[in-house]
Amino acid sequence: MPADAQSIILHQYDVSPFSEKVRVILGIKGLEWHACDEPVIMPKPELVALTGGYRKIPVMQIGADIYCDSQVIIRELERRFPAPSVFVRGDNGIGWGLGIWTDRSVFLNTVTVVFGGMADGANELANEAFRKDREALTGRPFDADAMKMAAPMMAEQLRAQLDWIEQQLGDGRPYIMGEQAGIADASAYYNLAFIRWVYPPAAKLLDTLPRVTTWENRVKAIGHGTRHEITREDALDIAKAATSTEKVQTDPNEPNAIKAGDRVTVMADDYGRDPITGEVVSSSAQHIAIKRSDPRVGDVVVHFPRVGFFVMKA
Ligand SMILES: N[C@@H](CCC(=O)N[C@@H](CS)C(=O)NCC(=O)O)C(=O)O
Repeated sequence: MPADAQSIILHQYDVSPFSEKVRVILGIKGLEWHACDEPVIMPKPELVALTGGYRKIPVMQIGADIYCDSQVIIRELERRFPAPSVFVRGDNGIGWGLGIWTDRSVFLNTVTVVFGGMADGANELANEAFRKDREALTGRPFDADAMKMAAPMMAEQLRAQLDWIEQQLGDGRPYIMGEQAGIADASAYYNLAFIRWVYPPAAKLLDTLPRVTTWENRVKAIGHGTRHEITREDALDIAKAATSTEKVQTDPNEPNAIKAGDRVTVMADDYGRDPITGEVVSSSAQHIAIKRSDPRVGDVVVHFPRVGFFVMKA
């Protein structure tokens, strides 16, 4: 099925944990989508043409609307495709909060356990070019020895957090919030998937967590919806031919009085802090959408979440 301006295009790569979070959401919603594979390390010229500088994965594209970060991607998927909802039993707010826990605390423990565990060169992912790239991404040395030393302690922290999931599943519920799979499951699941793909010995932590293991298999069985493939050039052509559908809207309650038409710079507050500058199209407590122009893709609107991002007047 060829993609068009309405298609969901996910710029991703297969061993990307945050992409897996979104792929599970696509699975829960039973959606059809196009995977556009991006490189694991820089340069990523096609991705940056769309985003204006944001280099992280995943990025979702629908026509000329570009959604950066899994948080704003899931928000948009829920808005465009509300049924089935990823919010189970009215867990509308807490599902997002759980995402911040898994994306920061659990993810950082997982990264140290995985890369510390394979510090002896067991995995091709941690080659020289990858290490240099991640140093540029984080602004810190990729210190394999330090991670190797920290890994045992991080494994304890990881186990403690996985044990919370074991407790949450303690009443026999199939999914974290109850009878249906939702955002909490996608968030809690992807770090485990990452461990299984790149450093399976760390999955030993799950040996004493039988409910987590059963739940993990249940989430895996949801799948990823219906996946097609698209090339990077074809994705750029779709953006160039399309027009953003985002409506101009000023939020009167913006704490710093940001309004439509202002020129702003947006950047992640953690790693991959490349600044993206554009003109505000709309904003709310949960998102900011900015318009920018690029020689390859023309006018695009780039969307970011507010939690985890800085917005500065340009
Ligand atoms: N807060 C972001 C985190 C995304 C993230 O860290 N992605 C990783 C891959 S899973 C990444 O982009 N790493 C650097 C790269 O691939 O170039 C989100 O929720 O999407």
